[in-house]
Amino acid sequence: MNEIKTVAVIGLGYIGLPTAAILATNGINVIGVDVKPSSVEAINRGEVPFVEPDLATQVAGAVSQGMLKATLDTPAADAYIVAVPTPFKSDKTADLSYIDAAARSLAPQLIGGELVILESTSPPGATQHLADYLVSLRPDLSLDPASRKPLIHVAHCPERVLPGRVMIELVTNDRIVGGLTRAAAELARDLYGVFCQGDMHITDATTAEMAKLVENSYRDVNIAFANELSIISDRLGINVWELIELANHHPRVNILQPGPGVGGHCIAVDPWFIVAAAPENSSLIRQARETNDAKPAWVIDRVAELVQGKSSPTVAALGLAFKANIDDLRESPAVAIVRSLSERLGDVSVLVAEPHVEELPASLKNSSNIKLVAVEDAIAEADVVLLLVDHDVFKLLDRELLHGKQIVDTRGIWR
Ligand code: SAJ
Repeated sequence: MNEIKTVAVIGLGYIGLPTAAILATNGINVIGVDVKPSSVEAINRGEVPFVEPDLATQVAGAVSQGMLKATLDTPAADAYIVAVPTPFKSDKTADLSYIDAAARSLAPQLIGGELVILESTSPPGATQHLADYLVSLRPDLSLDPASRKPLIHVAHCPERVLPGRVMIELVTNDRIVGGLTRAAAELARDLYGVFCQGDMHITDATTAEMAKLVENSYRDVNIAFANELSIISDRLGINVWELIELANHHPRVNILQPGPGVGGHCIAVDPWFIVAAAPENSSLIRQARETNDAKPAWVIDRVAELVQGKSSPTVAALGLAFKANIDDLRESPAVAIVRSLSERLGDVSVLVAEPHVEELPASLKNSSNIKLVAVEDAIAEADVVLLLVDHDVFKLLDRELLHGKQIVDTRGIWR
């Protein structure tokens, strides 16, 4: 039974804002905190600063009922959910500076008895690090139930929702709740139980941290297998999508799909946290990352072969997002491929079609040989059509448009 009435959600991004909205629409008084004034203002107007199905309705509803507000400063609350970025540094170890900043913002508000939940995907030990940092900032408080000082409860409850299905999966997915103490885990379980209909699995914080990393590494390793198969198949003159489809008829085989590389802010990042924690023992996990990171270069080589000897070739690049039917360009292999093509192929002109964005990202905007155009225009002018993202609009394209074009289909949608 949840006793928590007021929750501060620190970080109103792709995870923090949906979590804030769903708590608020389930009767919790939520104050969202973000460092970006434009996000805070948008949310207070009931608007959403990014695209996620059904999120806008929930935010608008929660704000109009007075259950969700956004601020720049962390207020006092019964519980804090920290949902800030945990990127990696140049040496591929986790950058915990956003977690530390969140700790500094909430520490002055603590009086004892509060629950602090780390939701950000984190390397093993990060929850303990957050807790230790909090008590170093507030030595009048303790993490130890045997202490006479007022207690703070700290837990890790990693998000596991799929972009594009966040509002559904927040409710239906099982959750792993790792507490530094059993009491912390139970408090967190009861809070998430307000909206989560999946099963709650209680464990310690480090196992919860690893569970999240392992899930994403599992997917990364399996995508690497598919990407390696696509390169082998190309060499052997085999259609890799037919090959995988046939192999997947085996009752215990389920190979994932090859693509132009792995993007997004999760699968391309999280496995490195495991590698950093145990470098000598994680050769498979590291190799999978390297295999997937090498795929964009292989795609670029295929296009280079096709335009070799042509003067002023035009390449139509279809899609920039990191995966289908979203507008998220973070760590997108498609963006990296377009940039490399424009740099490497000298007099090439790259016509980009990405129906989910209105302008090119900063990394492509200033290149004179890259233009954002309508998909039909890109294809009409192209020598080579390079399919990078399996958006539905590309699947539904009139195939006649592709007649006579050289095609590099990295997602196998036109086979
Ligand atoms: N991809 C392939 N082939 C596939 C599947 C994916 O090339 O067969 C590529 C995609 O195109 C994309 C990348 O992998 O570039 C990642 O896409 P994704 O759909 O696999 O995953 P994300 O990053 O959108 O979300 C993942 C999910 N994790 C798992 O499925 C284990 C999600 O549940 C997590 O909550 C999310 O990471 C996260 O936030 O960590």
